[in-house]
Amino acid sequence: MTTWKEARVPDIGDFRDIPVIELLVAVGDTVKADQGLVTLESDKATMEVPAPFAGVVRELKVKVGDTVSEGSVVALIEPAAAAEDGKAAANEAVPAASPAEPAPRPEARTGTASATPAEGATKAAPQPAAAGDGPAAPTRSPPVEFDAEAVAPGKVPYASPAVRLFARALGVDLARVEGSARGGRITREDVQRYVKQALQAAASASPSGGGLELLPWPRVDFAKFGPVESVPLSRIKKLSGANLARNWVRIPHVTQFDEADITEMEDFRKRLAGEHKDVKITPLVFLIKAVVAALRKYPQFNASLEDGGESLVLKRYFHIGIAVDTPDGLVVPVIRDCDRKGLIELAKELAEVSARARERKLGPADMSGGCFSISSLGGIGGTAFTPIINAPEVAILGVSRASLKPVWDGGSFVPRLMLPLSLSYDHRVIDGADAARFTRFLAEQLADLRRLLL
Ligand code: CAO
Repeated sequence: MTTWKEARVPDIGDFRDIPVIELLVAVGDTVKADQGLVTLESDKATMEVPAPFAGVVRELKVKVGDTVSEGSVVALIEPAAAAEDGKAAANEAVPAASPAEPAPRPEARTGTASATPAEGATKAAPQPAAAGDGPAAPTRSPPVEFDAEAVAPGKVPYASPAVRLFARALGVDLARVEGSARGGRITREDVQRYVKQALQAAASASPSGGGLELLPWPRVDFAKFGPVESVPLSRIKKLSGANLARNWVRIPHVTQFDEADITEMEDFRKRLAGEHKDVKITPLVFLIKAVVAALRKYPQFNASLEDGGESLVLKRYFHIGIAVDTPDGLVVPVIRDCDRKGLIELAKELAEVSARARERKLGPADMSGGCFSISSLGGIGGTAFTPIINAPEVAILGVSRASLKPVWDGGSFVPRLMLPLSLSYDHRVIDGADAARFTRFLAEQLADLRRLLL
């Protein structure tokens, strides 16, 4: 009788909770011994967790964004029959019952199989023993070097050590470079392109801008005016600051303000909250559903500019980014497939990702793939604000605190609970009239939730 066996993360040194950034196989795939199953990423290397033996993948135990440590099970594999594949049997290294025995160590990888020779030459770990060297002996392989920084939350650029070295030599911050290879990996060419663009931008910003050149940043010795203290910015603040500054400068923002009458929605929310005491149901989950309906109706809001502004990519999925305030700064985890989730499921997921964000447990995968973002300051207060678009998205919804207001119903003023909405949009893609329609539509959905069923 065949049994499924576990494929575990082998010896990766003393580091724990390394993010899975890519699944290399699917359930049903036939794999060879040592074939990569999933990719892990540290600051210094990406590496594949190899199949300890040949067989058929029967179950994947991890998904992109999960974190793993040595010994974590990544997949269940049905070993190839010994009669069919003697080599496979020879490569069976780790029986399910003995997880303490090490599997072949992961190969520090520079990305995809198409890695350039330069990259391939700088693997962070020695080559694994060739498949066919016999059963993996229970010798401990030297740990692959990991950088603790890599397990910190925030955007960790996905690039090989060689590319990192190259970028460092040129003074390039990889967090600013867009990766063009599979899974967003940054290649040497991406770094070169970045430098070229930066040089061109610098050249075009040289004095000839008709008085638009920026003055140098003021340098002030604050200590001359009173006691001061210098506090370094958190890693998240530095990363998000660079992104926010780019987005603010490069996207022509306009913000459209509106209000939604959520009097009835609030009654329903309170009733629902009373029935589901295990999860916090806030107005935000209703906003997510209303945003999905609005994105369906106005697809240009579920889009990104590409080819330097030549065309628009329209997305047929509904992944919504939620701005979360953490002690280290702002992060935007993405809740996937919001069109397929109900209010309770969304509330649970929102609680789970915001808790993980605050515990610094989000990986880069948790924050990628968003279509549209919501920034809610409703739990804190305020009447309106102008959120900055989270590029390459084209719009973001800011939500402020609902308050009771006197609203004229045609005969008298009646108290209604009004929710302020602030929609910032990229005016290159979206016209003001469409933005007004979008926010009106949102407000109508929230005013009468039955419309969400249409
Ligand atoms: N109006 C009135 N009350 C609101 C509200 C609104 N718009 N939004 C939330 N509330 C209430 C909630 O119902 C909750 O009340 P109870 O405690 O009585 O249940 C309370 O305010 C606190 O809500 P919350 O903030 O904990 O939960 P949320 O789902 O609204 O938001 C999260 C979750 C993670 C988005 C939020 O905690 C957060 O981090 N917000 C900050 C985002 C941010 O920094 N944005 C600025 C980015 S700059 O562009």
